[in-house]
Amino acid sequence: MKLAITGFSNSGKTTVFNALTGLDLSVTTYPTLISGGAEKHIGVVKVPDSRIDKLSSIYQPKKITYATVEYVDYVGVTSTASGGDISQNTAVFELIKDSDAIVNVVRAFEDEAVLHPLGSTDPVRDVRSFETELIFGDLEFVEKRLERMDLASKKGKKHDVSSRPVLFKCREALEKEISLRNVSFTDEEKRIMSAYQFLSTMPEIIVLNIGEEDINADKVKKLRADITDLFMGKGLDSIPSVILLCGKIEMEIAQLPGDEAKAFLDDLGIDEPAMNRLCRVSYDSLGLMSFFTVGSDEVKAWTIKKGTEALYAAGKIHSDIERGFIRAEVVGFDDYISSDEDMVKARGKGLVRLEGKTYAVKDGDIINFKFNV
Ligand SMILES: Nc1nc2c(ncn2[C@@H]2O[C@H](COP(=O)(O)OP(=O)(O)OP(=O)(O)O)[C@@H](O)[C@H]2O)c(=O)[nH]1
Ligand SMILES: [Mg+2]
Repeated sequence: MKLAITGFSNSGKTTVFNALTGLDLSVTTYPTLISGGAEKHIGVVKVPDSRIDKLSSIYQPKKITYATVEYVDYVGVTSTASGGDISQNTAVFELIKDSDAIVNVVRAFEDEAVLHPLGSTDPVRDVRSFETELIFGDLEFVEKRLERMDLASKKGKKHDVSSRPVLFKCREALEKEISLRNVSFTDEEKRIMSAYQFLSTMPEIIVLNIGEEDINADKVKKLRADITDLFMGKGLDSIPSVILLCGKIEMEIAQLPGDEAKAFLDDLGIDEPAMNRLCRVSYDSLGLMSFFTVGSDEVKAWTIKKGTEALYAAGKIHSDIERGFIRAEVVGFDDYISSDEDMVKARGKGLVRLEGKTYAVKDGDIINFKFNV
């Protein structure tokens, strides 16, 4: 599962990427340009999960495996309305289409030394402008598709026209600068559209990159409300989550040893690194959840889509377990903990259930698959 870190140039994308990964890519006060040969950077990040920490402290396993999410850092989107480089946007859009969700880093910090591609710090405007760029990207795509269909029919070639009405509907909205997340589509239309990976329907997390002086300030709380308002009441399937953080500080924290990081956070009045939250929200916005397997060899979080059935979950571990599936022995994490962290007690209380192939696995289930091959 891959998330594209995007946003306008100089919004703090690489800073946030460094904070997430603990890496130290260079950050610059001038925009990184694709024409300058910028490369993509990929980082695999553990999803912090206190349940895994707890289970590991109980089982003392040889190996501990957290769920992971992959982030990609690249150049920023440019504002085509202010004469930006369209080929740069095309490259970013390709990355987005190849990802499962967008992390849109929006600049909310003031710093005269750092050039703002749109001239001034204005996060609400930037969220809107970013959405507009996505809309332009989708519009171009739709127009090309329709042109190709027209050309094919002029040449008398056989071609599939079933998506035409949906593409017209999309074009009509996009031309009015309405993003596709704000248009209601029938299930059949959605099915057709799913082949296209529209930019303006991608799951999105908005990261408001605030200045170090604004941590816990009222004005940024207001900002978050203003940004959420932009998406409210528009019949959306999902409203982007908005996360407030200070990229610069987060990057410093990520580079400190654990105990020093804790003291630093306490000093600033921050409960936990915002990166933990970002990571969890990323995971969630991808529609993912975890079930656990436990033992003295390994405590492990397994990543599955919400609603996945037990048989498929078994297959995640090994195809043999799926093939020879007999049943799943399941106990919820909380039930296990409240039974004094004791499987025998949990079983005695009837909290360990035997489930069949079609059981919909729940987040936090501890599962022991019984199988026979
Ligand atoms: N004061 C302040 N400066 C920040 C913060 N986050 C990033 N910066 C600075 O902003 C500049 C740009 O940061 P980058 O992380 O390189 O931004 P970017 O979005 O990756 O930029 P491009 O890749 O060039 O588009 C750097 O000088 C950072 O130090 C922040 O939270 N506060
Ligand atoms: Mg960068």
